[in-house]
This record gives sequence, C-alpha cells and structure tokens, in this order.
Amino acid sequence: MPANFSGKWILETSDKFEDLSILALDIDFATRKIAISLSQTKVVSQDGDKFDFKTLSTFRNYELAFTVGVEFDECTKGLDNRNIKCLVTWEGDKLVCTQKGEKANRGWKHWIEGGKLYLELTCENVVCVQVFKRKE
Ligand code: VL7
Repeated sequence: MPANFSGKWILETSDKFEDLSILALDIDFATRKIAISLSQTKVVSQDGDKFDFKTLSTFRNYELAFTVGVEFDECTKGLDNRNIKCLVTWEGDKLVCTQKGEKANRGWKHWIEGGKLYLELTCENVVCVQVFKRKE
C-alpha cells in the first residue's frame, strides 16, 4: 500500500541545494542566493495515484500535478526554465520521477521516514536532500 504524502510540510534541512542550483541547473548568482535562504513549504494533495505538489515560498511558487504512470511534459518555469519529459512511478513506498531533457541523470524521489517528508533532487552528479516536517 503506497504511502500517503498529503498535507503541509515545512522545510527543515536542505543539503547541497546550492550545488544543485549552480553546478547542475545553472541558476544565476543573485537568484541562487535568494533561493538558498528561503523557507519552503510543500503542500501535497494525493488522491490515489493523482498528485498535486505545491512548493511555496515568499519569492516564488511552483506547482506540479501528475498521475503516477502517465508521462507528461513539464516546464520548470521560475526554476531553471527547461522543458522536460517526466514519468513518476512507485518504487515500493518511494515516489520516483525521472526527468528527461537537456540535463543528464535528472529527477527526484519523495518518501516518508520517521514522520518526515524527504525529497532527493538529482541532476548530473549532484544529489540534494531536503527534509520537511509536518506543519500543524
Ligand atoms: C522545486 C528548486 C533550484 C531554481 C528559485 C527557488 C524557488 C520555491 O521540483 C521540485 O519539486 C518537486 C517535488 O516536490 C515537485 O515539483 C523542486 C524546487 C527546486 C531548484 C532552482 C532556484 C530558483 C523555490 C519554488
């Protein structure tokens, strides 16, 4: 039985986020400095295999809706502004997204461990891990 990610989650720790932004995603200096200082909130709605992820901050918001097993096109508008082809699948209780496009080895994984929401963002040889705790 797949995990339930629904709810509001607030960013607690973010490892290698700047490496991901600069080394892998080519985000400019000024944007990157703002991005690393942000408090991010994930608002997740899950209905079976249908998901809506909102990543919220005081600087920019990003929304992504998808169905597990159904390929879709994503434009990472306001992030690195690239067009990618995505597929999200379950690997056990992990939600795994592969993002095909200009950048090699790109994707993310979400899972819940010890009551916390984990997000691993990968691009090329950089792996960034964010941990979120439930917001009351
Ligand atoms: C979303 C950012 C660095 C650009 C702005 C930072 C604004 C708030 O794709 C993501 O999440 C998935 C899984 O939860 C669902 O869409 C990650 C943030 C990644 C990477 C790029 C910095 C500019 C942050 C939106």
